[in-house]
Amino acid sequence: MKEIIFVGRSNVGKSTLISALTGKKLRTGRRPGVTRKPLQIPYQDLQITDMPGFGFMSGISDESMDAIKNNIVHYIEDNAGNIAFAVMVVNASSFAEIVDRWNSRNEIPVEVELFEFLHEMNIDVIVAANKIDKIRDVDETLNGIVQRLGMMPPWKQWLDTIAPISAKKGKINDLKMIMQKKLETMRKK
Ligand SMILES: Nc1nc2c(ncn2[C@@H]2O[C@H](COP(=O)(O)OP(=O)(O)O)[C@@H](O)[C@H]2O)c(=O)[nH]1
Ligand SMILES: [Mg+2]
Repeated sequence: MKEIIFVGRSNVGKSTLISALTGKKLRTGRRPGVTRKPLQIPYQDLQITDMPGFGFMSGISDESMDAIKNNIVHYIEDNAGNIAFAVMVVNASSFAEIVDRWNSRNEIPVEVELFEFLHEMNIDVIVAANKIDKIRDVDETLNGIVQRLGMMPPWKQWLDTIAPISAKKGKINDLKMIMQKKLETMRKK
């Protein structure tokens, strides 16, 4: 069975989004367990794989954070042939600040690294710009996100790649449309 992998930093709303898409209740707002394995949830004739959240979490060591990232990379390498595409969930209200902070330390932000890695593996990535209910200027924020991921603004040039959503409010239609279009293209092949 083909799978759609969901990746993202901890607390961006990945579980809330997967619940909204699948109707299956997942525990949200929970502190991510360090050893948590990818979780599979049925979705249409595929499965959604909820990958462990990465990035800084209080009380979790640098070594554990590296281990989580390595697990994600290995999972993607081992299952690349089976992955239909990836959904990268970001918190639209903090993405720019986090990326800029890492860049100013001359470090590559994990989400940027993962975005590039997925492309190297020939896996399409849809960016779900979540928590859009917290944003005042949606266009400016989304322009900032695409630009930091190496895409040329304006973001409306990338309507097959990025969708502003609010998982909490159930406003996920733009994302559903992109996913559906990709699935239809795949099924025709
Ligand atoms: N304002 C807002 N909060 C959200 C949204 N989606 C999720 N959250 C909240 O963000 C927190 C983390 O959500 P969760 O789904 O557990 O994130 P995960 O760690 O990425 O799986 C919870 O308190 C959610 O209620 C959203 O669209 N808007
Ligand atoms: Mg979660």
